[in-house]
Amino acid sequence: MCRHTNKDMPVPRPFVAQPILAPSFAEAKGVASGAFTNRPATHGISVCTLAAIIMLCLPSEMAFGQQAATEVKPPRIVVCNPLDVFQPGKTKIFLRGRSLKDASEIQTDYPGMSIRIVSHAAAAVPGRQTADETGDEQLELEITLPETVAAGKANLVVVTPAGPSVPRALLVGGDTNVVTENEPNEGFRTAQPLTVPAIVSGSIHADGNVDVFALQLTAAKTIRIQIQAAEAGSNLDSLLTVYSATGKPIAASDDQPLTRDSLIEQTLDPGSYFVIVQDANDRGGPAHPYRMTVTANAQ
Ligand SMILES: [Ca+2]
Ligand SMILES: [Ca+2]
Repeated sequence: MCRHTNKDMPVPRPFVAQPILAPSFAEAKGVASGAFTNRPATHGISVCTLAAIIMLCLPSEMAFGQQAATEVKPPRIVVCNPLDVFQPGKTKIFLRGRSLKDASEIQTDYPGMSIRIVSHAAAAVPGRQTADETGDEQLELEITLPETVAAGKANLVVVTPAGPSVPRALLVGGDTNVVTENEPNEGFRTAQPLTVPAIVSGSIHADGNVDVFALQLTAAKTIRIQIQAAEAGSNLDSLLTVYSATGKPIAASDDQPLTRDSLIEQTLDPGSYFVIVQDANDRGGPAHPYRMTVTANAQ
């Protein structure tokens, strides 16, 4: 049984998925063999111990005989949130990652797209997650899309004085209507209506978050529901489930052979159904966006 906070009809889970380098003691020995070699170690302290004490008292860079170098790491993008942009004109998104603060520009290969860096900020790392997997910095970006938006992906590259990042895909546009997931939609009674075909830009925004969508079919159809998350860098390990109007699980998908993203293809009779998106490990946060594409073919 999964955790969720909604107090109405509970959403059941269909199954349980689941040395300091010895400070160059060569130098210490050098000191010992020079300044101290003629002194017997008979003063209650050995030559090596005295050398070690001297080493500890010196500024580290002097002790190690080298200038402390400031490590400059190249930028790394973890994920875009939301995972997609779809409207012509300007859209604000967040780009999470590490070593982003000196970003001078964002490059992309998407024709006609322009990107402006609005701001940079430190980003909190949710509990049970690490900075490496979730990112601890974020850039707010203003994306401008041309009037005609072709469905596809935009590869984004952050450029800093340390160099460019590895590209990260931002999903662009869609072949059908794109809607934004609206909270609260964590229970059957607060399910967000879905008109098929549709693309939903959503997010499992916190641990235990469950997104419930209501689907109404007036004729028998084969429904195809696809989650795109891990493939675009999201930390979401999606778990997708279709329930009947009475809360009976009809179909479920966790991983596919080559991805953690879920896919369901199911023939359904006319009626009311619920489609539920959640994380297989009940995790969530700002690095857990997803896109869900729902299409239907008449029988
Ligand atoms: Ca949500
Ligand atoms: Ca999964």
